[in-house]
Amino acid sequence: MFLHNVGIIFFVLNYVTVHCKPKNVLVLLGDDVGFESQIYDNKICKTPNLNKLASRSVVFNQAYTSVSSCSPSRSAILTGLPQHQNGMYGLHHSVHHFNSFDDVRSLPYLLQKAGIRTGIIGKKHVGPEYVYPFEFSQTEENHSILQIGRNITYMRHYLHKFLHNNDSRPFLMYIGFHDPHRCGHVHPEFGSFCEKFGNGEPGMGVIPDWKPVSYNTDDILVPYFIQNTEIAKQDIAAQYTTISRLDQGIGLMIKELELAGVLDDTLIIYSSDNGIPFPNGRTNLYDAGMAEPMLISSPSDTHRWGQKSEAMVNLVDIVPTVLEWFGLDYPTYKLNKQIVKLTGKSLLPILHEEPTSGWNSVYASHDLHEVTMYYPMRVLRKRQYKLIHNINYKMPFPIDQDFYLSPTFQDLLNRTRHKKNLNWTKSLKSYYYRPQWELYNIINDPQELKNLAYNKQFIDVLRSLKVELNQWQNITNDPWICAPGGVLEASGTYKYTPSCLPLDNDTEEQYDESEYTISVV
Ligand SMILES: [Ca+2]
Repeated sequence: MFLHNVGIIFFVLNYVTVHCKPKNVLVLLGDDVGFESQIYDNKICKTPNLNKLASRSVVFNQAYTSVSSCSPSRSAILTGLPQHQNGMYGLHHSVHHFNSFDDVRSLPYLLQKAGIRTGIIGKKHVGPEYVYPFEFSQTEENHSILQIGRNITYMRHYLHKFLHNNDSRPFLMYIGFHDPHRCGHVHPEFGSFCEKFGNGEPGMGVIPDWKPVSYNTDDILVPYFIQNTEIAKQDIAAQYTTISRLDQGIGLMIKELELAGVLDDTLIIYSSDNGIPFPNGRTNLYDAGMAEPMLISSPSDTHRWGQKSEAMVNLVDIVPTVLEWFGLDYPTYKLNKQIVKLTGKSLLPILHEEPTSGWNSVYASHDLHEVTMYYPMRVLRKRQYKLIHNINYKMPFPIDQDFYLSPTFQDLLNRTRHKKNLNWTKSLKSYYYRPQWELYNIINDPQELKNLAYNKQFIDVLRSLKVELNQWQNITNDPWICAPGGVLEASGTYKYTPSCLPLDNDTEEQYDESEYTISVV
């Protein structure tokens, strides 16, 4: 009897020790970072700290953003909802002034309600504050964005402060690096990627924890979607130098976790908000803008460390992943009169074992970047085919202020004006003017150059993808669901029979009612 009781007591103590450890989450988000790393077979751009994180992570080879624009993507990461559903249609700062809907239940809101400590250091770029409440908040709202987003020593100081305040609650810490975002149009004195900021040269200041890495333009390998010119190579070399600050920053932050004794209790998620700021990248939903790096390190599944996953995952999967990590359910509530359903799924099962089925499609949705840049697109990306719907295809694709002044875009403009060879797979005209539908066979045509949408051989493929895209637009309550061929009527006479009504506005193809269906959810 006595021995039996000892056994029970031992079991209870052991259970408490193993299962009541705080289980934390650290999100490390790069700003406009892509695949410039040996992890993704770039042999030039050195990222030793990311490599080290990869050795204790699952490396996702098929991760995609929900939208290739800063604030909309960050809102999708933090709400699990695409931008057209959470309301953050474009950039949050300055005149753009986009915000998520007041009733959105974001990750920091849900975690705070569940007694989990929440912190943010670096770039936030979403609002309003009451939708995205972080208990510990060191962002561009109370610091210079250059300091809190690019000065890795300054950022480390705040992480240290967060980790050493005698609070034993589990936590979510979200670190938004501003690197390697461009800065040429705001701070040209620091170089096109702020690659000189804090490098110790006269007038540039010093970031004690950063050892800048320089690159020779002769060594740069130009990605297929950028023109192969000397100016583009110089631009990429500057981006690589800034990536060395991001990489070393990531190493510093992980070291802080280790020193605080919580590394082995913490799920670490690394990714980027959108594609790199080059043609076809950021603000585009070609793969150059939509595909993202992603590493997830789970201390519970060390047997998967260093392995790769081919599951097609999306940044909207982060909310269900973190909720499951903390053992929380997503609440039942309505937004714009419709019950909100997460379309993302928890990635924790993938961290345990590579899935043998499912995970074969991702969606994306873009409306604006800057307030003037209205260019709505909806995308379904599968393993073989990709469908892009350019809703306002008759207007030119817009260019943002930051990218416009970049050496790479100026090079494209100057070469076009002077009728020089672009050394690019496109012309500016074809880049600006896109058809309503783009359909690519990604396996045969990974550069997305041969549009099959108007090839009769692919009519069934096109139809089937359109139906799937329409279903997702229904589930996510997409206000653009009838555009551009119709108008959505969902109140008054149409309250119980919401419908797309045809405009007869002469779009490129006949209005087909079966492709514009509204299902009452
Ligand atoms: Ca960004």
